[in-house]
Amino acid sequence: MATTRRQRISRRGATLALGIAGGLALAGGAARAGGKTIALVPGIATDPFYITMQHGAAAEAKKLGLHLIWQGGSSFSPETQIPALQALLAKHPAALLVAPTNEKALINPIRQFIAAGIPVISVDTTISDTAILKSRITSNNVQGGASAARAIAGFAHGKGDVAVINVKPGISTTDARQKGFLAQMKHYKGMKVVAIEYDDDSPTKAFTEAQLLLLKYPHLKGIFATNVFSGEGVGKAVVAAGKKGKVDVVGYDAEPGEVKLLKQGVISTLIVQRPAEEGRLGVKYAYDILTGKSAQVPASKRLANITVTTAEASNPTYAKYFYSAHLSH
Ligand code: T6T
Repeated sequence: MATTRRQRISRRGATLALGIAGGLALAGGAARAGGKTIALVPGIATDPFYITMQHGAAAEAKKLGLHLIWQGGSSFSPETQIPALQALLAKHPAALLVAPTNEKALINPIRQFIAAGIPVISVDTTISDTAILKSRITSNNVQGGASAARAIAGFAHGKGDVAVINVKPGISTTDARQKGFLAQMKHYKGMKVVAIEYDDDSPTKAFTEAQLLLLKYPHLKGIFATNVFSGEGVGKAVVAAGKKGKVDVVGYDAEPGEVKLLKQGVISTLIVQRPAEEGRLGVKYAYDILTGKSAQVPASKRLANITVTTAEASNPTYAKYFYSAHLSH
């Protein structure tokens, strides 16, 4: 069921991405004469985290008179992201905002933009060669992982086994979340991290892995799911195993499926990021660079997360940070 929903979002995302690109082509003359064109390449085009980032970026681009191209791959991987970047390079945008899907594999493709005189800003994820970037904008991922550990330890009263379901190694954000989680877990002498699994950003795989973990560790106290699709898969597996309320699920992000599970009390806590603000800042920094104000662009900007529990899920103070599954026009 998760896969079907994802495919639906995927088709919608692809159509809208084309729509935006098409609009740009129609307005091409005006774009060249007036505002510059900048590009945003997400980690994956179908993920509500990046779709929400597009909202902030599109609004800021409109405000500043810039044209925004949104172009991403259909999976969170260098295999789909690198061709998307290469296609974009041929269009020579004035600046590039990119969420690199791997810390190392994206260095060379990004270097090609820089060699072509195009400034690059990383949003969300980054590359290990940070010196070549004009700026990098992300959340405080280590702190987010530590908050997740605190939430699970609270539920478990500092005792018992827990597991992590992560995306894949080599992603700056989710690696940092895991690091923060493991470091904080060390403070609870009665707790043990018994497994770390990788779901390749697939809710179906996260579901299966969580099911196997629940069978292998019948006394498991909690699972930390490090991003959108991990949270969705783990939450559904806990329900399917009849373990709601017995196994604590702490998730990351706040796409509609996760928010539903949060409201149902399957996920007890979500560590929510601010992707729209990341997109807004990315466009603003690009504009500053393009208008000779590079000096005011920070080399690194880290945004705080918002921790939301089931009891707070319907409170507008928190709900305003939840993500959207539809691109804005
Ligand atoms: O958690 C976000 C993002 O921060 C991470 O880098 C990759 O996964 C997400 O897009 C959510 O699916």
